[in-house]
Amino acid sequence: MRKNPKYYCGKTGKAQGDHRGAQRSDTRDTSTNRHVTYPEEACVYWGTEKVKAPSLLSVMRGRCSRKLGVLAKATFLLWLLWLGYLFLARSSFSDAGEDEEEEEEMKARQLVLDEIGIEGLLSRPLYPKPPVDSNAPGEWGRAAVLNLNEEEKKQEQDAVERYAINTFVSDKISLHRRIQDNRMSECQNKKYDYRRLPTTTVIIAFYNEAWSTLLRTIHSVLESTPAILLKDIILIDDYSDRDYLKSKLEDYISKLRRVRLIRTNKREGLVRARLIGATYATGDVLTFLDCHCECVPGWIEPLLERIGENASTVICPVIDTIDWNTFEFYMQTDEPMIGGFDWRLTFQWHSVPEVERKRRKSRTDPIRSPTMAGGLFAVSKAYFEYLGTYDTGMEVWGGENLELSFRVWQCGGSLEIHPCSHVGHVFPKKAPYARPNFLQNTVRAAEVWMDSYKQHFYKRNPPAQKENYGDISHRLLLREKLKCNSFDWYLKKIYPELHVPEDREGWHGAVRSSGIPSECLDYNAPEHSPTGSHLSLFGCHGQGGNQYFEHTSHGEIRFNSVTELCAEVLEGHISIGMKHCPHDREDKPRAMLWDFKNDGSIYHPLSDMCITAFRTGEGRTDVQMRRCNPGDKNQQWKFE
Ligand SMILES: [Mn+2]
Repeated sequence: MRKNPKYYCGKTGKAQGDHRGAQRSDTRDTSTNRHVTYPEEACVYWGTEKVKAPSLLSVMRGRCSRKLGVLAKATFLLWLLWLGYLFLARSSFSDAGEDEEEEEEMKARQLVLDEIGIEGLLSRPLYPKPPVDSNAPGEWGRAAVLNLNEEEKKQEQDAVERYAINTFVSDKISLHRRIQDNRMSECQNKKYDYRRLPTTTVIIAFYNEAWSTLLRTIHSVLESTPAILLKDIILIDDYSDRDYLKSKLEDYISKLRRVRLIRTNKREGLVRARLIGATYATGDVLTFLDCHCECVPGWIEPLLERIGENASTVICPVIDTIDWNTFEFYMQTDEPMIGGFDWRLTFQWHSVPEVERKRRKSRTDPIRSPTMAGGLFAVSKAYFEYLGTYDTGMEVWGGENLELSFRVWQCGGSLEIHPCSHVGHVFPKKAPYARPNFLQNTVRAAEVWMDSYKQHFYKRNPPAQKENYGDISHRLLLREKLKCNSFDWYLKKIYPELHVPEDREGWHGAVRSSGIPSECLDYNAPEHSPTGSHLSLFGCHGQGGNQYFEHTSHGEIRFNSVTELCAEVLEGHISIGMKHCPHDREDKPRAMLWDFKNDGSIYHPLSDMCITAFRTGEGRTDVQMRRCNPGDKNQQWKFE
């Protein structure tokens, strides 16, 4: 019973049997499935040593309030039971009203059936969007431009400071705004067999999220997901402490159909919070979303259709960018990027390789991706469980996306991005909260899945070697049980584009200057592009990363963080640029060829010059290409 987190407080809402008329026999979209959150906190304990773990059913019906405790006073219990009875009576009454509303709705639907056809009817969301006001700020995904006075500007600044997202602007935009559908026409015109698609539960975990971004996410799902496909939305509050996320949120949520709120009673982190949500899911497919997203119409159908075709597919939407400041929605209309990683094990985006482009028959086919960004994806609930859900030894967030990516591919599944499914995500100005366990999580992923290739990671990320990553025996057992492929197989079959470092003895690491021994070669990429900057000198820090280079047997000087870059000197230049390396199989341009000589000099045959350390007029250290001068200490270098 310890596969899930220890215990938590859950607002589980009504017990399963409470909602009358939920199991109607006609169509799925008419089931009310309403879940009310109780004002009395119902805390669910789960698998602690102290408290006997309840069965899932009793958890679902659970009223075992933590406040009550085991030795709560009997009078208080009776009083609470009475209160519970009153609430049941009241909600039954309101349900009766709702049934009438539903009947009205059914009649109205019957009337429009002839007009829009059965397909149009089946694709209807649970809630329609309110009438559009095209002049409203941010409508249709446009940038919201506000004229602010000094006081408002101050508030805006405070909001950005607090949330790393301009929530002042977000608050001014409708929670129901529309997003212009600029997807490929093939995607827009695609027809789906709604009655055959699997259903889904949308799981959204959050921690201290801003009000309007969270609520806009929820409304966006409710208003752009066909009701017949959406079983429920499960919100997991991962122990937020902001006031508006308490009773105000409960009240708001209680008025929405098919939305449930669960609260953890300590900070669990994204991984375990999501898993708590998954245990309550009733849909065939789990769709994980971040808590500041907006769905584009037609977002869910391609994901569910793909999982219906192949249940071992983990599939991601195209993640569009919502500007953190203006809330402009940038739809990626050309070919989407796919996921990869560098050898520090940081996630990286890159373009679709030629092989994959040729494999696909149409541009609306899903695209295979070596890794996923992690925030947004759909997976069959049964397959997710078979695959071992998440590594619950992972804290907060970060690294879990690579772990799941490796696991899916190595254990026989497939990870894909569907070009017809688009969801916008607000990328904050900076990470809103620290993730101290990022490295620890990544080490767990490396230890379980990467076999001897983990050495390349440890070399480029030396602090990782010191991480205490805890017990991974269960994950290793899982790998054995599922008879998963090796990391070598993964690199060759799934990610052949990734350059595997040669790491020849003595030819990789930091490159220290003999002339200015405190300094090492360093590459600091410009902010928005990996290339465009020059090789420079910086105090040796021994932390790998931007001071880690590899001299390959082909004669390149490679920098393998973010993306594979090769040192290059163009004709007539004395600076050393960093450019994208040619593919391993391609010829190397002469401008990228280097010779590390026995005397410690780094010689560039094309220019007939050597890398030279020097001090500028202001005393700053730097490097440039100069005529080779045997015995010049400033031209001598050592890998370490
Ligand atoms: Mn996010």
